[in-house]
Amino acid sequence: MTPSAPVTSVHADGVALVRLSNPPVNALSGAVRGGVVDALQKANADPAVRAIVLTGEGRGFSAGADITEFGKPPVSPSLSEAIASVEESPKPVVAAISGNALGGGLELALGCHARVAAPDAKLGLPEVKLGLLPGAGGTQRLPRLIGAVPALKIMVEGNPIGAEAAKAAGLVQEVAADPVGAATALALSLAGSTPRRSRDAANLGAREAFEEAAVATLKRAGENPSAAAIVDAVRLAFEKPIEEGLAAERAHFVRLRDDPRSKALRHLFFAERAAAQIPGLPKGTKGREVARAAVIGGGTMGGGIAMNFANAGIPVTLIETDQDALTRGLERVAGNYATSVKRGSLTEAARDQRMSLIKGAVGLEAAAEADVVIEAVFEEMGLKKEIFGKLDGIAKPGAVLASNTSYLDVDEIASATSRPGDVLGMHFFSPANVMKLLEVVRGAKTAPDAVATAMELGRKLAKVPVVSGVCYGFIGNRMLARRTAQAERLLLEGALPQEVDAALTAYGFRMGPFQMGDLAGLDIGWRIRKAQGKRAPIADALCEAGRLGQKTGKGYYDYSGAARSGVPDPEVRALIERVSAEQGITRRAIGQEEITERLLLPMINEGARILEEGIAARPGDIDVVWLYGYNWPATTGGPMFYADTIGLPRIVERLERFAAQSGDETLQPAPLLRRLAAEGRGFSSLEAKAA
Ligand code: 3H9
Repeated sequence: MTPSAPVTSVHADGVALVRLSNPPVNALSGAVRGGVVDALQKANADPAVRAIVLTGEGRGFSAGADITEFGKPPVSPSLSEAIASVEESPKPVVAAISGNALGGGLELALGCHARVAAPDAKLGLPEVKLGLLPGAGGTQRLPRLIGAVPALKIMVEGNPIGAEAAKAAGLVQEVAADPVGAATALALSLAGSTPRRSRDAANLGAREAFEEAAVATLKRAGENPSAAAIVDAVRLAFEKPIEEGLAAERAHFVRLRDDPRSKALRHLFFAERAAAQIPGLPKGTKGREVARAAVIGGGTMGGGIAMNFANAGIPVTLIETDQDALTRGLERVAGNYATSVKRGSLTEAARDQRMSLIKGAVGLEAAAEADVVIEAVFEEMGLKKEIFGKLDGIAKPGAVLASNTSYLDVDEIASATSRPGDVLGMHFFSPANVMKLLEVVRGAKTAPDAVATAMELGRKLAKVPVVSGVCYGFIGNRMLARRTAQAERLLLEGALPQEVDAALTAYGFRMGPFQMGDLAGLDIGWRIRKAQGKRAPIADALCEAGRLGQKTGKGYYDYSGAARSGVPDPEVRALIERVSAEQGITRRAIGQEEITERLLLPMINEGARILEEGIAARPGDIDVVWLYGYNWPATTGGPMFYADTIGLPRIVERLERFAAQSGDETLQPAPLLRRLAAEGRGFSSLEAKAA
């Protein structure tokens, strides 16, 4: 028997307890499925067995199908076959669910004749989040059990429900602190009777109500192919016998599983988890305890960071240099919470509780008690070094000292202290209380347990932390700079802001670079360029004309009209044409495909350099950065995954052409990109090496 096969024990009362045992999450791999079929056969053949309880060992019932098996040659028995063996068991099978019963895990429980859940149980069909639909009977059995409308909601939203909600919906018969005990009693009470199967269409509910919900669902789902497939499969529950519904569900599942969008989403699922592994950390390294935090700087960023701590229940002190700035900072935080209360996403009590965790203070001395201090002041090296120098004398020993710098050299900041091992970057993304990415910047001297602290803390703050090495702009902003440079070049050569933005929104981004620039404020980049002695002729000319973006009512677009979104402005067109002429450039029409490639391929190229230099440990880390920090469309999997889907030789050829056209040597393909392309490999071939 393979180690991951379920373990069966037969008890004196005649109940066979079958425990799924495939750590960490009891994914339903081939061995587990085979083991379930085997266990059911044996239990049914054993005259001492009267009824069967199916449960999960360890962290929960089961997180569903083993996603790593998708796309590999099928292993028999299929999950549907394993579930059929449960459903067709002549002796009653009751599921005892604690922890997660997700996807195929819940589908397995639906094949059982009854279900009992622990109070902590989470039951759901999250396949939609992987670009799939439940493919082992969920679309047929769940509607038949709890009604088509509630089943549709569970499948299309993909969020699990708790035990009590599951009981109210009729998904489980009982909620019990000892689910195995309660399931055993229930199983024995069913022994001898014909087991009830979730095949009956009587509970589906009214067809009209379903059709109404289907229309609303499809409207909300837009182009999400999973939602349409789920609606179609549930509709069949009304129209056809379950066998036909199951066959149609299977066909949808296979089609979606092989769709590049689902492959991209599955890649991101694993990339996000891999990013949690910190490369090169001594085994067993644990983070330091963080009971209290301090944030230096009460601006938009600092306030947002403080909110993250309060939201996670960690007391935090927001520190400013004077009372006025502090009051403004605290008011901004209170304003953000007030908006959430108004929207209904936060109760007043929760708001009060969170606000009570945020203390304001004037002067760095207030950082003395904190286990982690995050500096979020103006992006200027001199100021940061001054603060870290002072913090060195104030912070308690062992406190982690973090800078929220977006670009600057963390090693230089650390050099201002006598404890560089405690110093690192914790780069939050704006708005810090919303965006999920956290770049943890590991300096040359950062201690392993300091990195581990920042990573663990990031997860506590509900962020997705990714480790980056030290370089200008780290992973995300360093790549973004390539896109920004190309966007400006495209305007000089002949494109207009709305054409450039349209190319990226057509690709799937929510906003293009100029819309994003207008939203963030064009003066930020202007100031950085000035500090570096660099120029971007069009962006600079806009700033010089006082067009700083949405906050001044004008930027690349005009925001002065009634519409909240900006509209193209003839003045901007004239300005761009004038600057092109001044640069001696003959403008030409640039098609959408070229625009998209000019924006995305140089980023991929920079990603290759970032990998080569070891700034990012894995291509997937870069993809996670772009997904959670810059809203890269998940269905293309992030820049490096996308690169593999286009093919690296084509990217090399295009970059060479762009470099030749423009004379811009930074567009030459990175050595790693060239090498992989020549060897017929993709970036994904580097993942295994990094793991
Ligand atoms: C499905 O069921 C299709 C069927 O309808 C039809 C089939 C025919 N497979 O997230 P964690 C790994 S589709 C393989 O860090 P947590 C994960 O990669 C599936 N591996 O833990 C990680 O590995 P590592 C529908 C899986 O406590 C480790 O387990 N189900 C799977 O933060 C720990 O995971 C889902 O979409 C899997 N299904 O969260 C649920 N699940 O340690 C997907 C996890 O090497 N899973 N792993 O990095 C989850 O949402 C979370 O893992 C869960 C636990 C909430 C369960």
